Amino acid sequence: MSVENSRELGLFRVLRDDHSQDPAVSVPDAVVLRAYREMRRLRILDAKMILLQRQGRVGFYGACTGQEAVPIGTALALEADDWVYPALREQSVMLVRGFPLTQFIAQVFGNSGDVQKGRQMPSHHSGRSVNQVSWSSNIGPQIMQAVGTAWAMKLQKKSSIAVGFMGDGATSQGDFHSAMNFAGVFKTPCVLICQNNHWSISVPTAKQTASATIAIKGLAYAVPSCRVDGNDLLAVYAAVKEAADDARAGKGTTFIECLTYRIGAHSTSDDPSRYRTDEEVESWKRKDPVDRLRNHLVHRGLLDDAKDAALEAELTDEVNEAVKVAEAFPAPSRESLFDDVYQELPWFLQEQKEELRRAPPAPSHGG
Ligand SMILES: Cc1ncc(C[n+]2csc(CCOP(=O)(O)OP(=O)(O)O)c2C)c(N)n1
Repeated sequence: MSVENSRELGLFRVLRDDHSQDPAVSVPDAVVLRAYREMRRLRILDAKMILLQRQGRVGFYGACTGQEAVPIGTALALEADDWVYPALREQSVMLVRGFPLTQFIAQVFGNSGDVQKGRQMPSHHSGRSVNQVSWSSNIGPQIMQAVGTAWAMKLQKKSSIAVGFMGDGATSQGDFHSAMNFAGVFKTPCVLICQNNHWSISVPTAKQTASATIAIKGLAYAVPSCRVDGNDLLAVYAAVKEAADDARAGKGTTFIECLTYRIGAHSTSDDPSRYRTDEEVESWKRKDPVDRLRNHLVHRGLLDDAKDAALEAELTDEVNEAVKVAEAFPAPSRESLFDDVYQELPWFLQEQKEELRRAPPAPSHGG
């Protein structure tokens, strides 16, 4: 194999430009159809949440538009007992793994419908029911947490694995290198996935690293690594499935660089027109992962325009209805701030909780 075709420097693709696929890779119809449904729903959800933020109904949102194939393809390749440590753009993994959409949206509102009781920043979801752990907003720590959890799985002789996500910017953090070193030495059952979306807010990848690719960094740590077309759902699914199988078979961690692009802003607090060109964005829109999968499904005889329009209408209704339900939850009770920290509340906190219960209601906004 030539260096250019090596797993770390080449680009693993399954979908072809004529919408057919590499026959060497087989992904069942049910998986591609489910993936398409999830990607479409995520795109509708992200657009809706950005609108809500612009209307002042939620405070912040981090969309994954243009990068949907990575979280959705990964989620479909995992088992129910596996653990997931997302960064900002992979919250949707938990939706695919059965977390209710209304509770997911309630997290962004931060109200009593949110399993985190409104204590985390919006777009920092977690769900005990689906083994997904909130990222901390700091860039990097979740990579070590994923490797640590995988190590625990190994020590406990469990068959479950851990998955840790990061952006390209996170690979410049010390946590990435500590995690990779640990993963290489202890052969932890883990899959580490970097979404190289070419920008860390306004810093381009070229200023992030002088390495030829991000995947090649894995070689130094003896962590098998590969570079995948992150806008190709079939490639992401196949690569993650193989890496997860390897982890379960005792072969340790795989590091996967997924090449993709953030079509929208870094978050609702960002204006990308200040640092990148329209031409660049347009060139990536032509490689849109949802469009590519749609074209493939049509090519495969699994989708036509009428079915696609019906799906769009169904998913739009589902998202709008879930927003309506999620927004209607009241704020978390003030007393709930004493929950979840101690198994038994110490006496002085009991007293404070009682005092708070007797106190007059907090003034409303502007009151
Ligand atoms: C330790 C740390 N430094 C800086 C920041 C501010 N910050 C928030 S997101 C971000 C860029 C992250 O880029 P990347 O890892 O490529 O992920 P992306 O947002 O592109 O998905 C930065 C620098 C932070 N949250 N934590």
